[in-house]
Amino acid sequence: MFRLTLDGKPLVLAKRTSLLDALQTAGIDVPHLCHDARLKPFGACRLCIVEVDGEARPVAACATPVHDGMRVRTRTAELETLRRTNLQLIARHYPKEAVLAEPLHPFHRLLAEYGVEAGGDVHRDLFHDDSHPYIGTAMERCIQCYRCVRICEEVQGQFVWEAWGRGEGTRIAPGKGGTLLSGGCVGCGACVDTCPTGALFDKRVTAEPDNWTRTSCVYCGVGCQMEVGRSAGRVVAVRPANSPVNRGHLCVKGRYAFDFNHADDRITSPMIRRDGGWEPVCWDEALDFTARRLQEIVDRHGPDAVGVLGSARATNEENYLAQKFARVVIGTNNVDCCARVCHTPSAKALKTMLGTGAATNAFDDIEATNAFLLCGANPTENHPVVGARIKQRVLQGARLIVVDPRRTELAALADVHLAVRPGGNVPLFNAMAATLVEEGLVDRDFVAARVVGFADYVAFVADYTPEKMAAVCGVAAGDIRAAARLYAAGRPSMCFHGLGVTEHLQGTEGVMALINLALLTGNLGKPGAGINPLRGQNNVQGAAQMGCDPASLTGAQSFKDAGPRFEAVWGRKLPASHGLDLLQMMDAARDGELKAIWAFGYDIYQSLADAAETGTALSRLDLLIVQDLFLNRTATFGTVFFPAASVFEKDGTFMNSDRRVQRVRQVLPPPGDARPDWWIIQALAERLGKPDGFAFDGPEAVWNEVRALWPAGAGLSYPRLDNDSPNWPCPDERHPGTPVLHADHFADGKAAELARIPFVATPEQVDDTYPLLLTTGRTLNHFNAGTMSYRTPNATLAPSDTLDIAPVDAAAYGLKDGDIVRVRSRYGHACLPVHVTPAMRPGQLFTSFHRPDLFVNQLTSSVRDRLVHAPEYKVTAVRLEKPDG
Ligand SMILES: Nc1nc2c(c(=O)[nH]1)N[C@H]1C(S)=C(S)[C@@H](COP(=O)(O)OP(=O)(O)OC[C@H]3O[C@@H](n4cnc5c(=O)[nH]c(N)nc54)[C@H](O)[C@@H]3O)O[C@H]1N2
Ligand SMILES: Nc1nc2c(c(=O)[nH]1)N[C@H]1C(S)=C(S)[C@@H](COP(=O)(O)OP(=O)(O)OC[C@H]3O[C@@H](n4cnc5c(=O)[nH]c(N)nc54)[C@H](O)[C@@H]3O)O[C@H]1N2
Ligand code: SF4
Ligand code: SF4
Ligand SMILES: [Mo]
Repeated sequence: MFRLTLDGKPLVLAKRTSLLDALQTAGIDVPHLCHDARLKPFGACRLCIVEVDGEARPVAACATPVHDGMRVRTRTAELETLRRTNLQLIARHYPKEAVLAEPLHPFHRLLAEYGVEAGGDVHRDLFHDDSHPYIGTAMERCIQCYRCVRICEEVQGQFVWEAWGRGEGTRIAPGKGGTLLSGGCVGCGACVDTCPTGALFDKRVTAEPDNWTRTSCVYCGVGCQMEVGRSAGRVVAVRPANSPVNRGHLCVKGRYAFDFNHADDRITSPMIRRDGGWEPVCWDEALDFTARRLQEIVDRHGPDAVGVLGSARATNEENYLAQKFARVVIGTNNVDCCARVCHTPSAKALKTMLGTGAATNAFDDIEATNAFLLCGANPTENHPVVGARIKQRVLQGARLIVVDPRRTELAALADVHLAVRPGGNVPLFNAMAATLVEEGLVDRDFVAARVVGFADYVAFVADYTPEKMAAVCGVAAGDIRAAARLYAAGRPSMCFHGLGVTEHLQGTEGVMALINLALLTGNLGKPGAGINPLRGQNNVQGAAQMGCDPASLTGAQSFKDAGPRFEAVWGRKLPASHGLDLLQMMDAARDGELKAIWAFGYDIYQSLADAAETGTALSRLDLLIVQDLFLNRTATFGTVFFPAASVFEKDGTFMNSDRRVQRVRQVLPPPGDARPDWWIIQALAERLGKPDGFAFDGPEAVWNEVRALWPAGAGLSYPRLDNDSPNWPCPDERHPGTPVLHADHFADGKAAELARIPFVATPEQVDDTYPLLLTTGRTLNHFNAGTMSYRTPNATLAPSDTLDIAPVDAAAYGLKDGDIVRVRSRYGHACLPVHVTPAMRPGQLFTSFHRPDLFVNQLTSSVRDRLVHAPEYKVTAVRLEKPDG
């Protein structure tokens, strides 16, 4: 207990905090300039000085911890004089014009409050950078609080800003380059956000927002919370909000890439394809037309001739309605979503081995772990806020093992980087397991208590020694052993994995091989440990969890266990036939068995592998309903187009990577005739004569039905989600949530069984005709199908996908940066600009797939995961040709 007296008022604190925090808790306002709750105390501006009994001189409240019995005064005449003097020193170098121009700026108000005039000796020999699309500089307003330097270091981990010179001559400027970008800036905006004066500012924010709405990021599965500023009917600014996930931080996409919402080519009217072209129609006509065509197909070919694809970009409520529509209105289990192509392998592996198909631990465990095992994931680009947290933890001393064919940013920082050959995960993970067994690094107590099949596994894995596997996976035996030792020594060690593990012939099995490592070392069921897929889009975890999966119902519940409850609530028998997954739908469409697809918020043509095959399948459909913000590539084959409201234009919830359900709140009305996906689904259900069960008056009512059917989510009511985001399972409203799964038993109550995973090589191998191995993935500034990020100034930050190639290969082919080269695979070809980089190993190539016109998926193969059919985006044999050859 800390009993304090602050300006005569008592305050009792249970935990030790800084004195500044205590004053804020007590509602006592003390001026400060260098303080930011996201940063370590700095104590430099000397404005938060206070008098403490027993201290000879005033102390900086931000840098002073409270102690029991502390008596503090904050506003004595002496303190105010000192503050004024300090402000005068600061203001001497501060431009008066700025104060006159923006009198309401908090710093300028502070000057006015103390009667301090700015100006006198304003420095002009300062850093200036006009080249960044989002961040502007006005360094004459720099008061040397070092907040930009500190936040770039302590939160983002980019170390862009440096203090040059000393004393009066100190200047803040990038340390490593002449501009922000050449100095390594990744555009997170944290320095702008913390800057107290406007020396750094958001260039594109010209109007002060008249309203701020808290909501969830529209891009990735980290699930950052943000406040969106609106002015004159447009989104004009975004600032980070505090949440357990992002702790007041964002990345360049969440913070800045919102202009897509108001793009000129946003589709705002329903359309029907007539005579080869798109004709705008009213909703009545679009819905009647679609309902009639769907009904004809069901009548003629049966309900299983229709498939529904939910959207990892839409809300839980919308995905719940989509799968309910498929099962109740159409009467088919042909329902899936794009979780199929990324982490369905993870969900399958985790569910099979541990009982719950989701990340075992929460992001908060990043700060609690001693070692990271990062496999086939590139979080500093793809989950940047989590990437930054991992990077900080590593800078503080946690060990880092990276398994990735490329030298990613985190690989460059790793204790051990295992540059596995694409497709070599299973032999590599098995070899790590063999090392654990052979070198006595197994957690015997954990295995005895919670694992079965150990003896069989030991016999199996003996064939996979690092020495035998080195040539198979392309990693030196010594490095494999070093990685296994580091992982075993961490305790807790935390594994994160990405698509470099899942998007393979053995994707699911690759994740199972990883789970073996966690079981052998006891890295499950405790904080700072676990097996954690870094989920993709804002709501990919939710889309599948809501039941957009042919084989399971809402909450990943089985037909066998939960079917009767669903039938009771839905008032209808569940369809009896096996549903088709997305890839099976493509095969069935190609073979003429599937006649209609409704794809919302999913650009299947651009994003599925082997685009030629996808095109053939889509062209054979009788009805393709596309529901999106834009005419995406899939719309090439579309019959009807439904214009959807964006995430900024509707209410609902998303489910992030660490099992939190978070609110999405409407910032603006949708433009024109665009409507939320939930509205469109309900409207079509009504046209098909099934209004019962599709007459919800809004997302909250839909969510309450989800909670009634999904016991592990029952405690997550909208009122609770207003100020809390517990990790599910959260079975009732008082339950605190479950950050760590499997704490004392696995979900199905049994011990977990080690999986014996033999290595099966992909048929996609290099040969004399296709001698290079292409792997595909993502880059920081763009997002998946590019529909959104390419409609923002991120397109100037990264104008194109590039073909990344190792210097020796570039030399051998006579290629240099910017040359256009034709890449040809056994499936198709695409032209890409070359980027020569030592991050690539000889013989291997990498590209992202974001730019629609470059259409990289013309190259990728038809190989799929053996168990759940995710495409093998990560391995394609190719050759390089002259673009006109
Ligand atoms: N900026 C940005 N962020 C995104 C997205 C985006 O498009 N842009 N998309 C979101 C989505 S949908 C998803 S699913 C996530 C995906 O996020 P990640 O899983 O990080 O995605 P990728 O970049 O596709 O692949 C990760 C890494 O796998 C490596 N890799 C390739 N082959 C192998 C292999 O055989 N073994 C191993 N161990 N590694 C291999 C690649 O070199 C790459 O660095 O990102 C989400 N976040
Ligand atoms: N070569 C290669 N290809 C890949 C991958 C790879 O690693 N390599 N990764 C794969 C992976 S993991 C994924 S997840 C897929 C992603 O592929 P997609 O899911 O197709 O891509 P996204 O860009 O996430 O978004 C899909 C669409 O949703 C729309 N949208 C956004 N918000 C809303 C909304 O609220 N409602 C509606 N109706 N529409 C909305 C967008 O405009 C966009 O057209 O790509 C896959 N393709
Ligand atoms: S925007 Fe982010 S990365 Fe760039 S300088 Fe500021 S804090 Fe550093
Ligand atoms: S890390 Fe992901 S959720 Fe967070 S701001 Fe960036 S894109 Fe949005
Ligand atoms: Mo994804």
